[in-house]
Amino acid sequence: MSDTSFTPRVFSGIQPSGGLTLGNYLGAIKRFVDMQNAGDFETVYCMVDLHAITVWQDPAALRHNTRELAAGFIASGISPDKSILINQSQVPEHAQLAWIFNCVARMGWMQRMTQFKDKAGKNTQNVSLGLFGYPALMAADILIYHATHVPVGDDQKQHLELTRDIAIKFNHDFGVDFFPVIEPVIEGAATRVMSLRDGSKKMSKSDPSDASRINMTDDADTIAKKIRKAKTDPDALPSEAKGLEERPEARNLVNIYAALADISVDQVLADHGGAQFGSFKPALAELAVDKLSPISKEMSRLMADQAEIDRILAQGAQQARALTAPILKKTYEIVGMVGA
Ligand code: AQP
Repeated sequence: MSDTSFTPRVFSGIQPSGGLTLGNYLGAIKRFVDMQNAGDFETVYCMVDLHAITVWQDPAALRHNTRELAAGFIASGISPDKSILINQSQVPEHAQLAWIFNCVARMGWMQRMTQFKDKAGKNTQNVSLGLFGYPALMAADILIYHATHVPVGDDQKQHLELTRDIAIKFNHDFGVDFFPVIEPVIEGAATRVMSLRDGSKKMSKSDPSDASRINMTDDADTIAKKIRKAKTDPDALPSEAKGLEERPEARNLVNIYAALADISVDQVLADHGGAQFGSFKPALAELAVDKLSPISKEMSRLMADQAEIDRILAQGAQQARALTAPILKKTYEIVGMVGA
């Protein structure tokens, strides 16, 4: 941290670019709930719809996915009374600060971002400018709250390093100590939940194969079927974590079990070491259904009253702007904008 006077504040977001996956839940939302309930931080959680449109989104689907994501946050335990819950485009200071950061970040920094390279593939000339600038908007999302801690999955580590670089360069260029140098919070057994079909690929909501992921809206039979069909190897589970090193699919299922049960990988292997997948998969399916079914039922209940979701998001935007408007004003003053 550059300055110990910043209020301990958590910010994190998820794109409404599809339905929520088990990866989003274990890598992000479940930890958001823990940080909210620990009471050590102010917590701000966000549906990042401006990030979602860096690739094409059908407008009706985007509206549906944004509300469903809000329902997913609340059903998982994010309380609008304890956390500020917002939709990014309803708090315009995110995009306004992002423009300033577009002028602070360097082309070379952005060109090194592996997520851009992965998402653009061979098509770099034909993707949106927004996809290239995505990490500067992410830095703005975080720093417009002077957030100090950012819980994310492992795939976001490089973007958080860029957020630190932007804060350091801004502070240095203008001779201020205005933006905090954030702490990434990447912890737990499920910082990188992998595809059920390919242990080398991240579980992702935009993977064309639905069998590759567990969606938070999947029913019990679908969850059990996807776990039963998950790719594995023919060996029994080892009794120590070292035995999982060369077995990405087995490691993934064990990590998922540990994260869902809130126990260590060592504990899972102490209980299930020596078991074949024929018996471990049903145990995992039972645990997953047990943990996820109440959330998906609550999501359906909340989605039946969309006006209430919209009310919560409007209230969140109002609370958020009380924090973001003064930080944007001060940023404009520092940069030299008349009228700030
Ligand atoms: N597989 C995962 N394991 C652990 N954490 C994950 N996260 C995403 N997938 C996994 C974490 O969820 C948060 C929100 O991610 P996001 O939706 O903003 O973007 P993403 O990382 O690009 O997620 P997806 O599912 O892969 O979305 P698409 O397919 O649209 O690109 C982040 O904290 C992320 O680390």
